[in-house]
Amino acid sequence: MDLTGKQVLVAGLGKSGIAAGALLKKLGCSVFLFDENKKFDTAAWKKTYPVFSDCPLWVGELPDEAVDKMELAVVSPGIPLDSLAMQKIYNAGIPIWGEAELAYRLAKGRVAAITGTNGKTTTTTLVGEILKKCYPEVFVVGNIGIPYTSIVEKTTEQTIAVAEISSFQLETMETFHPSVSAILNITPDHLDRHHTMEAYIRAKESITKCQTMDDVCILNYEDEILRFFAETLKTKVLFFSSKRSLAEGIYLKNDAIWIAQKEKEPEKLIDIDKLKLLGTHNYENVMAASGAALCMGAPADVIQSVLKEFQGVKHRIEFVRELHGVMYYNDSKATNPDAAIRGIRAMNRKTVLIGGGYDKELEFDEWIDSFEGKVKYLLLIGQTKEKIAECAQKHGFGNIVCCDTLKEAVDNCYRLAETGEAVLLSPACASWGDFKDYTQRGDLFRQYVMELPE
Ligand code: UMA
Repeated sequence: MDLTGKQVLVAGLGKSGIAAGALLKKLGCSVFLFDENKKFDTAAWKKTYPVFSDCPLWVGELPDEAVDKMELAVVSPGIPLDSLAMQKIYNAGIPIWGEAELAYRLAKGRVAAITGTNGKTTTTTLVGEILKKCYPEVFVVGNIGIPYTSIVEKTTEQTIAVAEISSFQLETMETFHPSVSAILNITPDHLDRHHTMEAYIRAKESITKCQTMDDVCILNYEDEILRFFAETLKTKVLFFSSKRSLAEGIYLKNDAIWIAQKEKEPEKLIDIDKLKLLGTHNYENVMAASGAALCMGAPADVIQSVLKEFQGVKHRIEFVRELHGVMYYNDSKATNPDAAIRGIRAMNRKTVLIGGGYDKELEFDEWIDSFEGKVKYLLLIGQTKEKIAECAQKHGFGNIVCCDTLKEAVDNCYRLAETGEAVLLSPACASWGDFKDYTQRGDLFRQYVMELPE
């Protein structure tokens, strides 16, 4: 696709906008920049990114004159399509591509794409690790923190992009066509953005939109939404299940992961005691990742050897430190209640829990129910603290301490947790507002924990 000379608006000047803008400039586009944040420091930003020094940049509202000039808008995942600026662009008939759509259109090679409410990052990382052992040019990109556009120029026909794709990114995809897709699970998340669960489900399912019978979609058999979705698909389906044997697919049985292929005896892939990852949710990630890797051509013995070594990802039930017999864990990646339920379930001792953050209009009842006597105190931070406190009290849980900062919460944990117990940051909420992202929240938690006195 030739974009040379095109006037392109890049909306959102975080990681995605910076990578997309830089790529567009190299392609010879006239790049115009926009960010809705009224407090955006244009001078400082341009100093940090001199490649954009000659690009017009608007902040706050998008002026009509900007819209008149544009031939294409490339939008960052964090910007909702119903924002004023996006509506203006849409009404002017200007095509809107997400940053990942732009990357897909320009990149060469094959794509394996992973979505789902939880487990995306672990699964994507694992697929990447396996495929790197099999192919010379494998890039792990997308919602995982590496903008897809940042690798486009390095791609060749031999490239495999393993992409973690969020529902935000899927909303602005048109031609995205992975050879292998995976939808791990769908539970409530991002309802402030998608407004209804139906819209959120539709966004996730659209990862298969351009797939054909030559491609594969990997689905969780135990997720009812996905099981029914499979019947509507026009691509091959590979199911995985943590609860039952499947005639065809990948499943967990007798503490091992099995692969069943048509008209063949099931073969054992691995005993779960050989894995370093723990918990049923992780076995599901392992099954999805193994399925995706197999479909991309990885041999079973390579998959086995990577599975045995894989330690998991940062910020996901990550052990930080033992202090005075208290184990500290960072689960900052638990940005919704379902992920946080997995976090608390993984604890095998009384736990002092830190939760709360940005309000995505989610309900917290199931999360509180999952405490099942294991949570000793709940320390709450962020925008949702009153909402969660109210919900906990409704469920008969009263050991709540509201804190103004994460630092204050960590200091309280130090005071409240006793030998043999755990401290867990597993917020059930996004970090936005108080932190740049979940990695910053997790890194700060780690720092505060490491600073606690011996
Ligand atoms: N902005 C606006 N209007 C808005 C929202 C944001 O102008 O309504 C501006 C902000 O002022 C800021 C810029 O857009 O300057 C930020 O853009 P962004 O929010 O799209 O963030 P990026 O830095 O580009 O990071 C994005 C993903 N962020 C989101 O989807 C919110 C990152 O996922 C991803 O790693 C990165 O692209 C690289 O692909 C993070 C995330 O939280 C981890 N994702 C959500 C999740 O996992 O739950 C979906």
